[in-house]
Parts: sequence; C-alpha cells; structure tokens
Amino acid sequence: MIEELRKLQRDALAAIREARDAADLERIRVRYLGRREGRLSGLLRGLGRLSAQERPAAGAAANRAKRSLGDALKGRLAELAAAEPRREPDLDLTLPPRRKWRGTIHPVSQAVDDIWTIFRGLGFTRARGPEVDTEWYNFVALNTPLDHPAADEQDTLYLAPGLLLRSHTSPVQIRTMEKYPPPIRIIAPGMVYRRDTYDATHTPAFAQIEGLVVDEGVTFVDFKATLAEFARRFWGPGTQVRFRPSFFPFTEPSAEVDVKRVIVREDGSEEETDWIEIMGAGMVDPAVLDNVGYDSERYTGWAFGMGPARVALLRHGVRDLRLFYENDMRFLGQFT
Ligand code: 2U9
Repeated sequence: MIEELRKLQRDALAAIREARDAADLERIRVRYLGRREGRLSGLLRGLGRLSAQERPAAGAAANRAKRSLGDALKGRLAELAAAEPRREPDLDLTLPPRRKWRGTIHPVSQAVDDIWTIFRGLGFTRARGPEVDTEWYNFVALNTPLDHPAADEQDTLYLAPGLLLRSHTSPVQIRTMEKYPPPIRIIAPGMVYRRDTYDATHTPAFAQIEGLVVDEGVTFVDFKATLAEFARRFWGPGTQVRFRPSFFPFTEPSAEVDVKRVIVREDGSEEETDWIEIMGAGMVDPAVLDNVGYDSERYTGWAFGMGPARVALLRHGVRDLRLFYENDMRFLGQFT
C-alpha cells in the first residue's frame, strides 16, 4: 500500500510539473485527489483490508501524500500565474484621452470680478448687506416713496408686511453710511430680486453691482471722470462715453451712461458699435444723505448701478440671458 501511495505521488507530481495551465491542474486534482473517482480515494478505500498494525502508518502516509499534492498543485498554479504575460484590460489606444474636467468662473462672476478689480484700483472697498431687508432700507431711505411703482407688489417680492427681498443693492450703501461717517468710497456687489418674468433680458434673481462715493467737495466732474475712466478701463482705451439725462429717485441729477466701443477684428480692421447703455448713475440726492444723518450741506456724493449679467451679455455677444443660468457646461465652458 505504501509502495502504491509512493507511485501515485510520483505520477501526480510529474503530471503537476507538466501542467500548462489552471485547467490542466484542475483535471489533475480531480484525477488524483477527487473525493469519489480520485486515485487517492481509491487507495484509501483499501485501508480497511489492512491489519490493525499496518493501518495507522498507511493512513498517515496517505494524509502526507494528500497534503504534499495539494501544496504542489498550489505551487504550480502560482508559478503559471507568475509566468503568464500580464494581459491588459481591453484597451483601445486610438480613443481620444479623457479630458481632466475643470470648472470655470461663471461669466457673470467674471464681470463682477473685473468691475470690482477696476474700482479697487481707484480706491474703493467692498461692502455687503442682507438680501432680506425692510421697506425703509430698500425704498424709503432711498427717497423712493412706498406709492412709487417700484415698491408695488407687482415689482417687489415681499416676504411679510414691510419685509422684502432687496430689489437693488442700494440698502447696503444706506447701512454703510449709517455705520460710518464720510468719506465713503464703496462697491456693493450682490444678488437682488424683482418680480420679473424669466425671459431673454430678465431674471427674477440677478446680480447687481453698485458704487457710492460721499465726501466733502465731491462734484459732478469727479462723477463723470471716474465713470468715464472705469468705462475705458473695462471696455478698452478707445471707448467713447456719453452721459444721457435720466431720472432715479435717489440721484439728482441722474444719468444713463452709454459707451461706443471700438471692436478690433482679427485682421486688424476696426469697427465702432452703436451707443450701448452700460449703467445708471447720478449725484446722490441730498434727501438720501439727510436720511442717514449726513449733513447734506457739507457732503456731496455720486453713485452708480450696473447689471453684471447685462455686461457679460454685451461683452460676449450673447443674445439670451437665460443661457447664463441653464448651467450647460458646453456653453459656460467657453468663457475661460
Ligand atoms: C445710494 C444712493 C444712490 C444707485 C444707482 C442706478 C442709478 C441704476 C440700475 C442698473 C441696472 C439697476 O440693475 S439695474 O437694473 N441702477 O440705474 N443705481 S443710480 O444709486 C444710489 C444707490 C445708493 C445711497
């Protein structure tokens, strides 16, 4: 029996050494170690015929053979796996590479950043305030009576009696003046809300950027010169600037500021645009200064308001404002 076991082990080890792959090894395992048909099981069935003296030694030898074959199978399997050339997963080297996705600054935010950068260079600081505010800060302090159409429920989003979503960032300037004495030179960027229908030129929530200067001796010349300088820094040095008389409750006199831009084409030729309105502005109405406790005999000021989405629209020649808010990266990704 021991002799037969040795032979079995020799045959099996030789077969294992010659095995070419995992399937070969599995066939060998079944042939020698399989529970029912395997040759070792066949031998073990003969154990019963042995004498009581012979049986323990034969049993132990059979177990050793089983273990050694198991180890040899495992060893050869590892050998084959190591020798096998590593197969890459199915790989198509002709495919274009996947681009690393990068976010971009939203064109409206870019406009805010660029406008702010210019005014920072002119000595302005940034101010902010709440988006939910009162009728006093949004209208009354700004010389806008509550029976003015702007204060109407048709135009303004009220949250409760007297409480609303600010319809411009001007309440920020009121709060700043209440808190600090002149001189004031601030930029107030932020979201504002109006009851507008969402269309190509309106959104009910939109960004605004306003500026305010108040000091002793501030004149209409400062007002015009600063805004003209801004317009040329933003739209290009050849830009012409025009102040058209207008009306706002919080400024007197008031103006709308237009620019005529020079567009330089790729071939070097130049083209002038029509006059384009870029902002509203004016000298701060003395009544507004009185409302925050400033001495309107001593101090004067000027202010402006701009819509950065409109600026982005004009800048990039986009026809429909809604494109900026649909978050389609094929569109937004172009404004890097
Ligand atoms: C204070 C005093 C005066 C801010 C001003 C405008 C003119 C203006 C519009 C621009 C496009 C609103 O977003 S828009 O539709 N704004 O035309 N804004 S003067 O005047 C102020 C503000 C605060 C204390």
